Amino acid sequence: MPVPIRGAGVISDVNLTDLYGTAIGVNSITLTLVSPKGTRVKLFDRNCGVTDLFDCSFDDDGLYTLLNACPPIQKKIIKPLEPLSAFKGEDKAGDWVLEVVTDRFLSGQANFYGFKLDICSEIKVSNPFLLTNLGLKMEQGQTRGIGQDKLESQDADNTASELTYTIVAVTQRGDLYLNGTKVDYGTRFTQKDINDGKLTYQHTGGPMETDGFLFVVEDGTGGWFGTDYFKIQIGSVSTRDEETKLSIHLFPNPAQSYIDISTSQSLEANARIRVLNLNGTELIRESISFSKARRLDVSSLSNGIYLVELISGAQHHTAKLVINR
Ligand SMILES: [Ca+2]
Ligand SMILES: [Ca+2]
Repeated sequence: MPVPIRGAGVISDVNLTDLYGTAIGVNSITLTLVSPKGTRVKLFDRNCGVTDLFDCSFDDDGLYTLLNACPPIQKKIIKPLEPLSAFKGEDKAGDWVLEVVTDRFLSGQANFYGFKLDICSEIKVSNPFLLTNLGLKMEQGQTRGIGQDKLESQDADNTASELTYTIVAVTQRGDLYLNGTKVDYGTRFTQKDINDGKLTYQHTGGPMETDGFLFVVEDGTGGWFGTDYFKIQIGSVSTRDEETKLSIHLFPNPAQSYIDISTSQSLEANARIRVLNLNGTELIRESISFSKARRLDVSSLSNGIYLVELISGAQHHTAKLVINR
């Protein structure tokens, strides 16, 4: 009975469950699970007496052993004859086979109707990384492309069309366009879109200012990196306001019901904190004026990854928040 398993992964645990079969008697049956690599684990070897039914599971953590599991029915979870941990560390991909061998004392037919394999494996996530984030320098009122030379993420195991950017904070002094359509919170595009020249910025504000947008990049298979800011400089802007860089610290993180937010510097009067999901949807917004620390109630958030964005004057900072209860 071969079971093809797709997708690579390093095995941490294997259980064979919901085995159902008939044989007169089960004490003529030998069951061996064989991994794609050829490792053999004997689960059952002519144990028990002359009973006629298998309706059980095999798991190293089972409550029963083959000494007290007989007859192997009533969905008992049984420690196999040899440990399934022998498969640990192997790759799960390929054909798994349950070998059923009967001996000459079997007095009728043996019929096996099915079983399931529970395989726990660790998927290796290779995260995308930001290779280039040069920003844009331009004059008032110009429209400029944001190409691969200015903004590029790469990933060891994903292509440019698999790397997806999500806009979590939009530009304020002009508009970002994707293929002619205005970009908003939550707009998604790929690195390939950037490489193909589809991303442009049109400035509509004053002569000397900075603008930018905040984004996250995901690879679609669990890999991502936190937010980054693409900075757009209009005219010759003084860099004075960047001398002291704003940063925030969240504790605890992962959090359950609240987080304490502290910042690296005093905040401007209109400073605010926003909590966004990875689609850029704002879930919490609070002002945090004149104070360097603040406790924020996050009990309304369900388990997952969020972005906490602090905006103070012209400065932005974002941190990743994990809710895990
Ligand atoms: Ca197990
Ligand atoms: Ca990846």
